[in-house]
Amino acid sequence: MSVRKTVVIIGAGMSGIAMGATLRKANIDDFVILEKGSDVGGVWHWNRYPGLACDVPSHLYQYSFATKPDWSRVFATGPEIQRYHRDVVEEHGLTPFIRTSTEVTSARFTPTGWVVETAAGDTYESDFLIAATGVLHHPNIPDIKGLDTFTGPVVHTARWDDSVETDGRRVAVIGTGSTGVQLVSALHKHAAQVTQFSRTPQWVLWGPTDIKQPAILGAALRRLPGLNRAVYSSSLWASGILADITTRDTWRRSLVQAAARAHLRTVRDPILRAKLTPNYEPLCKRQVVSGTFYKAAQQPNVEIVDTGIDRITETSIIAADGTEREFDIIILATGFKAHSYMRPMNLVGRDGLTIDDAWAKGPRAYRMTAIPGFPNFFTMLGPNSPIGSISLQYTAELTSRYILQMIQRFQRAEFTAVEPTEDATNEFNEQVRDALGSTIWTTGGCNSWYHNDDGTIDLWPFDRKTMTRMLTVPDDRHYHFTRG
Ligand code: N01
Repeated sequence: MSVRKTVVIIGAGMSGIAMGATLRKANIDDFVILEKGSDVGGVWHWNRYPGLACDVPSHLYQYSFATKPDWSRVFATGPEIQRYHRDVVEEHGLTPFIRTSTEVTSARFTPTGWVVETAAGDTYESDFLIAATGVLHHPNIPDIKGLDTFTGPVVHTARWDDSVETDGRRVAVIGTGSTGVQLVSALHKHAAQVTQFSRTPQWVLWGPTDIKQPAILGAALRRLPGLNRAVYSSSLWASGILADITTRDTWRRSLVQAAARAHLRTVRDPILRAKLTPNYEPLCKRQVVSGTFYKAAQQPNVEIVDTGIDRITETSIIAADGTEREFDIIILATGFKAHSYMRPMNLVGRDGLTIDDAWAKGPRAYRMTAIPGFPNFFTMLGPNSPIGSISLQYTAELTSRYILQMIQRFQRAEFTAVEPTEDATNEFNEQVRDALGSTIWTTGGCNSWYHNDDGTIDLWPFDRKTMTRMLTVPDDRHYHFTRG
């Protein structure tokens, strides 16, 4: 099968849905969204582990064009967020544009536009290609001696196996990030034993993560759309504090860091507290938020092991100090290969330039969304996106409106191909590097998935106002346009 479209979007996760809704709103219907998974929702489709929830408040973790008044909790659960994505797709008429279970294996820029091939052997040709492929997609499977010899289930949180039964079992959780914290908080209630293997403890900021939103509030917000919009706008405004405390060393940062330290002091046993105490500053890694983890860690059926893992046998994990513990299940909460972006897809731009060659020194883009050598190609939440400091829905919507302008100009025959200049891309990356120097991610003394292999940090070091300024209207001086 071969199909011609104006736009092909890869990925029907949060940002692909935002891009599709933006195109539809602009009456551009000649597009398709190709999605590898069997459903929309991206991370909320792939992640189904016990305790999955969002540690961003529900009234902030939503699209501005689809504010939901009646979230059931202050911090929604994974399944509710996934239902929300399905509802948005349905309500914004996106279903006919989405092809699920359709994995893109390669995309090549040719004189007549992009040629996109899928695993099933279908071909899509398009004028524009947009990668909405997400950041936290490829599971990081740890290289631990003997892991493949364990005879019980070994499951990564981002590829959860619904047939795995944890109730009444002895469960090992490897990893202490946001996922590991949510898992331990949930599993200990029904498992016989939960043992968390902690290579690096994380700071945990308290938040009302298990509190229900009063039904009366949902009903009121539904009846008063103006108030509902005001709640969203004020949540967005208040979230500016995140960019502020991570990028600027002020009393506000110190206050939040003090709150994290005070929360840790709620752990009474000094030996356990020592195991849970990081040796770097709060906010340095992607901040974990939980109102339940420290309580869970103090339960009699929960153990934190901080001695490192030596090896895994058919039935047990042997810690670096030689202690052997038997388990029924091993859960890998070991995070993601966060810098893969659209790879392993074979992406080839102008003059045969591959993305692997273009990114030989690490992911690099112009203002998160455009890459020199890749004409009529844009990324949603590409390199240097503000993961953990600015609303990702806000970022995706802003980026989609920016890309839309380029598509509309193409349709008005202003150009046939557009790509950012090397100079503009270098200038942007230098600005980023300079600004990153004073952020907590650089000065906080930690390592995290924010870091590229070469030690640079793949984050947005500016505030939301700066991002809005950079992505409201394309600056033509920063692009090469091919005409005719
Ligand atoms: O992954 P992580 P995550 N041996 O990379 C450890 C988002 N998220 O899935 O720190 C032993 O943070 C690793 O140890 P270390 C959120 O953005 C959002 O928890 O490298 N341990 C670390 O402890 C988050 O930041 C929500 O020393 C090994 C852990 O595995 C991002 O997803 C919920 C190891 C990985 O932590 C990723 O979180 C959940 C090894 N060989 C996640 N390899 C929301 O609520 C790795 N580790 C929105």
